[in-house]
Amino acid sequence: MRRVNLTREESWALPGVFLLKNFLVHTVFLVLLWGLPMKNPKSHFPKIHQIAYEGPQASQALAFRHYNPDEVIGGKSMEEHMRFSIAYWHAFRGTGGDPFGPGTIIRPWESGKDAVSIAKVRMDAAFEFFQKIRAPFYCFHDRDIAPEGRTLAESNKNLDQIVAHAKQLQKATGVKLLWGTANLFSNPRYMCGAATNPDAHVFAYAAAQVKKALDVTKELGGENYVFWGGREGYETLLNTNLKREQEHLATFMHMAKDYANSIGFKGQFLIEPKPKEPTKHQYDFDVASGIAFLRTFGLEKVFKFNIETNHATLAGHTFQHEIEVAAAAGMLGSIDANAGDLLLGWDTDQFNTDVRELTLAMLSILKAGGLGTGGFNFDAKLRRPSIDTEDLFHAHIGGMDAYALGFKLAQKILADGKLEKFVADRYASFDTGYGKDIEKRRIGFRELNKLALGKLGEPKPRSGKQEYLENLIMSYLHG
Ligand code: XLS
Ligand code: NI
Ligand code: NI
Repeated sequence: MRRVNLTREESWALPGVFLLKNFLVHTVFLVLLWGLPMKNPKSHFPKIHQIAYEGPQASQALAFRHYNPDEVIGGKSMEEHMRFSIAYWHAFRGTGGDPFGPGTIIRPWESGKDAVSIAKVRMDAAFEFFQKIRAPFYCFHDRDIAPEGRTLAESNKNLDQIVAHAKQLQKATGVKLLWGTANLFSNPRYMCGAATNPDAHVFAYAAAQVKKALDVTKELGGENYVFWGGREGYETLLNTNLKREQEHLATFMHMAKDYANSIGFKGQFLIEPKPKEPTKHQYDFDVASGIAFLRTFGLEKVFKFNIETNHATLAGHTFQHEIEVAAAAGMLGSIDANAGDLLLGWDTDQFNTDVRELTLAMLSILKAGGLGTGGFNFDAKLRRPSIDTEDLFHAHIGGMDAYALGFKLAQKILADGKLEKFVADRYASFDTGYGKDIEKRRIGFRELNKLALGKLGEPKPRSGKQEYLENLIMSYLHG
């Protein structure tokens, strides 16, 4: 992404350059003033400079301690490794509202003569934030960026106006679209699902909405397109034909892919599993059941997984487990970067600063060869009382630093090779002899029976050394 240089140079204070400085300051001031209405629109975060990397000893809170976008590791910059993305719905549509009370977060840019003009100003603020927080990507649902109209045609028209605006802002700032998606869950028409709705009329409406969302994702150069289950699940089996609903969901996905192919959209399709919420049982429960679903309906070549930490823990899995299951199937796509509260049973979407959890996750991601066209999208929101604009910066700085630190620690662990060697040694008996024959499926029960009764005898137990390994990880994290 292109840089905005907002920090003041220390060298300006040197006395020797006083006259030259005076001359330059006046000239620059006049030039700026002249071009002001065009080139320098009103800042929505006037008190906050672009966040700089200051290292672990940073003296102020609004600085990166671990994420240095320009640092090159293994031939790639940290910006290219991490591919951080801001979730429009939380960062720019989140109000702090919960089932017990309305929003608490009031943003100064939320005003204008009509919903579309407000959406444009909000988007200006969003892109200023993306640049200042140094995120090269963002993600959205269609209805996050543009207001829903009275009819589908009107909604599409609103979207077109905002997409044109987004295109200009992307061009001016270099910020790119990691993925687009459609909101098929907020409007009451989707109360019983979209693709799994018992009413074909709703299925058709949802298809039209996703068609448009694919069009705009392509228009904005989106690198992926996400399907999160929304309300695709059930509340009670008393009124539900589960088999038909699953088939309808698969049909919808096939139609989406056929349409994407027909318009030449090359982005990766991603499915984002979640076990529950909003429905009691979501059809794409976790990665393993997602793989089964995709394979059952011939969609396994079409999709990869967008794994969300909080969804993993809601399903009773660790984040790392979900990554490993997807990677084992060659279907690791992208990450929705957040954390849940293990004492609460819902999607709290918090910013993750648990460096141990993230280091282990990064180990699995690095071993799988990275995320390809995916990235780390902060599907995370401020707590209800975090009402200052500045809190948006603190939240993302913490998240970015924690993921960057996890990445660096994982790199170190892999470079040292101790952990990997331990695991490789643990399975070494499958590398040669009858072990290799088992893996290659060259022998069967008869041969193994002969070996077990004959020369092998009783297996000798070997320690799994879990505590040793936990200490090893601790030594990388804390010395
Ligand atoms: C909700 C999901 C959602 C998706 C995008 O739980 O995480 O935000 O990421 O539709
Ligand atoms: Ni998500
Ligand atoms: Ni979620």
